[in-house]
Amino acid sequence: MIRVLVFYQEVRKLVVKESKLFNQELEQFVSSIRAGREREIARAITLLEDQDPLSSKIMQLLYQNYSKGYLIGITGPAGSGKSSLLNLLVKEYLKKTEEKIAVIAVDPTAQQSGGAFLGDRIRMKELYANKQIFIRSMASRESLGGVNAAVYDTAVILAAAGYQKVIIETVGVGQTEIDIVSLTDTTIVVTVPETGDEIQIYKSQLIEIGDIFILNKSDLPQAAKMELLLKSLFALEKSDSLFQKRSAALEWEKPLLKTSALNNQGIAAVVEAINEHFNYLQKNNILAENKNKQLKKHLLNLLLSRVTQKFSKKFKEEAKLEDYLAKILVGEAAPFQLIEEFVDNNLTN
Ligand SMILES: Nc1nc2c(ncn2[C@@H]2O[C@H](COP(=O)(O)OP(=O)(O)OP(=O)(O)O)[C@@H](O)[C@H]2O)c(=O)[nH]1
Ligand SMILES: [Mg+2]
Repeated sequence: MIRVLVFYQEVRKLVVKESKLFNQELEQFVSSIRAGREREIARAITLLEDQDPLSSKIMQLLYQNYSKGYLIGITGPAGSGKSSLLNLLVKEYLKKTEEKIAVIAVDPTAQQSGGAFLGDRIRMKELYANKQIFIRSMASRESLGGVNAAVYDTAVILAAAGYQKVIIETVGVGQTEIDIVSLTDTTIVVTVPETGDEIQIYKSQLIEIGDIFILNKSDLPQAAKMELLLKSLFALEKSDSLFQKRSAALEWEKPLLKTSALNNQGIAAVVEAINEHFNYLQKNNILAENKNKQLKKHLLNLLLSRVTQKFSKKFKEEAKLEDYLAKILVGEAAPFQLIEEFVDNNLTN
């Protein structure tokens, strides 16, 4: 009876495994990705998100001598018009190029079918049907580095599938967004002439990490004021960087572009600025350098994500938090010491 059960379980495993790859062998499945078949691409991303063991096998094949696509990050406060801009940007590209373009929208708010994404779906309806374009939303993970790692692996899948440009939209101006855009080659920061934003932007490091700045919603009356403010912030950053002794040849003048996604204005200039930045990166050999840098960063993100996942799980399950609190309060141990002990005790298992 037990033998039959084991046999049944083995067969079931095989069937599940096969159906995950649409009844294809691993190599065949990866070939389908390389051939640009959307069904297989989408499945590979899902397996990745689920941290399915099959995903490692797929990624092992895809990473071998992988060539990196050109990664563009677009970030900025919620509701600043990133998706509206992206929609127009992609349409502008479609007029000019046969290149395949992929969009990854990192959505912190919801599951796959969440609200904001639903809005994007409606807005990007025409693009979804277009074979030249691949659009995918990814829920951001709880764990540190988790979403970044998934985004980079996804970009590698998409590059293997022939998407020369991969645009990553992230919402917000927090650390996660900054980490994600630091995995890209060109970073676009979208700002808007609305109250509160100026403080957010000033505080965040976005002014430092952005390559191209967009002042969207320039149709709004406060736009001129915001433009002045941004220009003065740029001037500040420039005078700071004088002290960093960057090579003059490598200096990139960060453009500030005014757009109105609402009125379809200023989009061609954004495309032009992206092209210019791409040329700048290529001319200075930065794209090639980025490949190594990004892969190292990716490994670090994976490490962070795995360690956080494993330790938090163990900590919640095993640590006697009440004991810890008591020890701290009676002066028996400092918090740092308790955590250090916990980590040391759990490093090997
Ligand atoms: N007035 C004005 N409104 C705009 C402009 N661009 C976008 N909007 C509006 O701003 C709202 C948010 O636009 P989205 O494109 O969804 O912004 P987003 O940055 O992608 O939003 P999240 O992904 O939710 O952070 C929508 O109601 C748009 O119609 C613009 O140039 N001018
Ligand atoms: Mg959006």
